Amino acid sequence: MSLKVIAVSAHYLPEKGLVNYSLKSEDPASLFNACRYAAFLAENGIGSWGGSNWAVPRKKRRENILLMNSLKEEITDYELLIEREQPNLLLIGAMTLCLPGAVAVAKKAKEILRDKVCIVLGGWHSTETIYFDNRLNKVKHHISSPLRLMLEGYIEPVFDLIVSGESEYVIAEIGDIVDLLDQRNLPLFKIYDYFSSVFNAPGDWILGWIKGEEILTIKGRGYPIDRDELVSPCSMFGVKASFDIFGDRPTAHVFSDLGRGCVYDCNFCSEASSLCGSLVQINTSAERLFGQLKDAVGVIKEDNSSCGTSAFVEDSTMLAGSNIALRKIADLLSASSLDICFGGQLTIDQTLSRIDILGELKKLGFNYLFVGLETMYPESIGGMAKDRSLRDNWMFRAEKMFEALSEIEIFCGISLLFGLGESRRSRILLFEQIIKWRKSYGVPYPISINWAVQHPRRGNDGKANYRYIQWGTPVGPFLDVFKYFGEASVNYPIAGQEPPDIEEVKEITQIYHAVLQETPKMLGSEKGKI
Ligand code: B12
Ligand code: SF4
Repeated sequence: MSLKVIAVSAHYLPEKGLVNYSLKSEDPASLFNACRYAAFLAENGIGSWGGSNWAVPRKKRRENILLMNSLKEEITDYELLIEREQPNLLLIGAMTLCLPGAVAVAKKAKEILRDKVCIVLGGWHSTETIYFDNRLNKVKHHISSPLRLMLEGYIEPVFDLIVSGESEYVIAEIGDIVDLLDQRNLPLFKIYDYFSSVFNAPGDWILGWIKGEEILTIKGRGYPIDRDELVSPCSMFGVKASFDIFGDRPTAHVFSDLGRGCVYDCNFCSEASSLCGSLVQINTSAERLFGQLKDAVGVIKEDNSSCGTSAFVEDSTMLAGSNIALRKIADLLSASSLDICFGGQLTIDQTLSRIDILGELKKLGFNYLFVGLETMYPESIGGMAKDRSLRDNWMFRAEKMFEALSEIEIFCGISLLFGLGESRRSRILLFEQIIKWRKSYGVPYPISINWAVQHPRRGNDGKANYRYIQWGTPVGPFLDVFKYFGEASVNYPIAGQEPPDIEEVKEITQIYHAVLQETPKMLGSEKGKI
């Protein structure tokens, strides 16, 4: 066997795992998506992947993939994984706050394996910092592009290759080249000399590396990926995650594969359509989502015994909120007899205008909706593209939504976002309002609290110009309170905002805990579980 691969989702905390109850997962869905085509080749015995350490049953394959939350917690697992597999290809996925983590894991691998490994970094941070500027007709680098950081000496030159963008097919090609180099005993870091076959790999991607004192990049020919051909991540890697809201049922991350972006364009968000591109193959999105739900049922039945299946749809908004696609998925589910509970995300306005379809979907297993409420006053963040109604205010529509969802017995979780310049008083009012809603409607539950982090957003970062080479939150008092948050950071506040004040963050955490202790009205069964 010459191709030996491990894949790691880098961590974002220097130490201590998260306590965030609502949205944690053991499965790195983003990395699974990136690696699914390579896994498919392995599973079917095709090419170099077919002879690799991934050409094993999915449970065993999954052992080569690690989702890290903090280096301190998972370093032993990571070192053991390297020792066991002796990989010649290390795939590292990193979101922006995970960049220091990605550097740390790459460095560790280089220490252990030296030049016997090719280290490839990809995922959201690379994609947001290395991008094609259509106006200038060239690849641009944000100040935090890992390639720039290596060239300018801000981080060590630990990555051999950086991939920006859609990577399913590129990863498969990279594996083939590593395999070839390994067989011929050629230096793995010189992978870029063998890229002639990569150009045709479908997807919107850019590959970059450093040669001497120069950054070199190549861009794919832009052949579109046929989403209908993509396999579901759970069928390749199984399911370990289990969302509290679904009780004991394992939870598969499913995706309708209609693009990486959202139909809206909120100016603080990484998923905004202007950054991630428009929707693709929307006509067959319901069929794809149904296929992934069906796979989830089959895989969980096979691998996780008889505890039932749940799934969470990772689309920015489920099926882009398309009435046609939502109706189609309802039809497909009703014509099948899938035993599944599932959830997904919509905006407040999408929910209100699609409550009838949601009522139908509820009967077919859709019992959890997650909504970004963000703030009481959208105008305080310069407006949100998803706040489209000119008639009633945001809070009023939120209340209407909770009322409507409680009538059809769909649980509703929310995501709150602080650090947008809001006053202390407005936060307290927001939590008081949430307590009232929970008393009246039993929702929202769960509640995820976040402190707004400025992402690089392909240069649309309000001139924040962060390099992201330090941890978002260093070890110390902030880390003790931010562990209850989803995304949060001290060092990278949203452009134009001050870094958080520790007393204010402590206060939010206290109120948050007090809110959670207020028992919500139950919708179906005990303990707030569906
Ligand atoms: C599922 C999910 C999770 C899961 C799984 C995370 C994981 N590591 O895989 C959980 C719940 C654990 C999670 C946690 C976090 N998440 Co999250 N998550 C998502 C979500 C909803 C879906 C991801 C997905 O599968 N998308 C679909 C696939 C097809 O697209 P993709 O992710 O871009 O993947 C493609 C490319 O990026 C690339 N790629 C991805 N990984 C790799 C790796 C390599 C080596 C290569 C070459 C390419 C590559 O190929 C993929 C296929 O084309 C996205 C939002 C969204 N709708 O995408 C947020 C999102 C990615 N998460 C985000 C954030 C901030 C986080 C956290 C940092 C939050 C926190 N707690 O602080 C943590 C990081 C945890 C970690 N260690 O990775 C941000 C990232 C923005 C940014 N610039 O950093 C997003 C965009 C949400 C947002 N709007 O802010 N997340
Ligand atoms: S609707 Fe949500 S996911 Fe879409 S751009 Fe706005 S905040 Fe991001």
